[in-house]
Formats: sequence, structure tokens, C-alpha cells
Amino acid sequence: MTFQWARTNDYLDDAQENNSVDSVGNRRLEGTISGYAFTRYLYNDSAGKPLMEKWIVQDLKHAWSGGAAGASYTDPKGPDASQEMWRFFKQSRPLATKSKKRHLEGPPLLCLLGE
Ligand SMILES: [Ca+2]
Repeated sequence: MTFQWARTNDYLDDAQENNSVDSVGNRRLEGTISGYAFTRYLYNDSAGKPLMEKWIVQDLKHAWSGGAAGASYTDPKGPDASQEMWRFFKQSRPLATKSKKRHLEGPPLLCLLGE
């Protein structure tokens, strides 16, 4: 999913497919929450602003990470996906009102995936 968005944003960045936004990412962070190891991949646009973020959580099953205990398809031990989404989208830029720059000011993408 991040590959496709990176490719789309690469083209929208300067109307060329030239890896001005690539699918490799700008930064990689690793950590552990409640025994789950995770890796965060941070992607910036060509201006250096956050564009996308991907989390890979080891051993997380098909469940909402950090969800309420006892709820269906949740894993309360995983990183809190809701909190991370809130953190991520708070840093995003508002949508542009003029169409000329709209593609550069659209909402960024956050993915939280189990592996
Ligand atoms: Ca480009």
C-alpha cells in the first residue's frame, strides 16, 4: 500500500516519476510495546514534511492493534493504532482550498500492519 502511495505522490510532487518521493522512506525506527516488536517507516515529501508512515508489528494477528480488551478482532497489547493515527493526522497539513496545490497538501497516509 505504501509503495502505491509513494509512487502516486512521486508523480504529483513534480509531475515526474523520478523518486522525489520514494517507497524506501526517510527514516526507520524500531521499538517494542507489550512484547510486540515493531518497525516504523517514515516518509517525507520533497519539502521534508511528513507524508506517510507505515508500521509493521511482529506477531500481530488480524486485529485492531491496541483495541479494547474483549472487543472483536482487537489486540489490546499491540501499539495503540487509534492514538498513533491521531498523533499522525494532527501533524498533517489542512487540505488546500485552491486546486492548484491540492495534490501537495492532501492528507498523508498511515498504515498499521501485522506481519
Ligand atoms: Ca517526482
